[in-house]
Amino acid sequence: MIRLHHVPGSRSFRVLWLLEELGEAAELRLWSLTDGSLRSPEFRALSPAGRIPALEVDGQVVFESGAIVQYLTETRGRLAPKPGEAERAQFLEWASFAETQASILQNLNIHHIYLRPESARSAALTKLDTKRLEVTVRALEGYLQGREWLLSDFSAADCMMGFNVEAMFRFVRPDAYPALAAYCARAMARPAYQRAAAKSGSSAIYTQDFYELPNA
Ligand SMILES: N[C@@H](CCC(=O)N[C@@H](CS)C(=O)NCC(=O)O)C(=O)O
Repeated sequence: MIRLHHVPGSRSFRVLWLLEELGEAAELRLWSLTDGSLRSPEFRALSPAGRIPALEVDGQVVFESGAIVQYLTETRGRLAPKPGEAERAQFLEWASFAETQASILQNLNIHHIYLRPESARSAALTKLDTKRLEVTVRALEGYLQGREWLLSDFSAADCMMGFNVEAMFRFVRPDAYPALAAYCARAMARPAYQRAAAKSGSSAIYTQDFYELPNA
């Protein structure tokens, strides 16, 4: 039995989507980002930094989404090039790039949504992180010219983008990034993505389609 510790709209979606792509059944254990439960001894025993996701699989617990995704591709022998195979370096690069971009998205979630009271929010930091997000979005737009997926075929590196595709165009407008917008739409249209989205439940995070930069 595989059990995924999950919050809708969070990085655990990467794993949920990959499990669907692999045809692996999993039970979901739902947590909240805001009720303090991720700081509990019970959850810290699963994920020492108190972060989602953690996966109970093959008689052990694996934390860190990148590690989980790599573990699943290696043990299931699918959806990633093996060491020594073509595009192995690119797989590792884009899986890590997804996490670099996700950490910026997480900061923007904090700036726009989680930080309370609103007066505690920094317009300067929000603008800085939006600029940093734009650098990653521009890089993806350039890379994806003429490509359908991050590697020559769909891979688990694309699943690593499973948190990002739903989030990035809430902070930058898609108009200047048609290849990336098409990539996000293509990812979200995959049957396994749709099944994962239906199982996940709606995102507890976003209440707006777009978050404008603060004026100050
Ligand atoms: N590098 C970690 C990051 C995990 C992470 O920050 N997860 C977020 C949800 S997307 C979380 O648990 N946040 C709770 C917190 O920061 O307290 C991974 O990829 O698993």
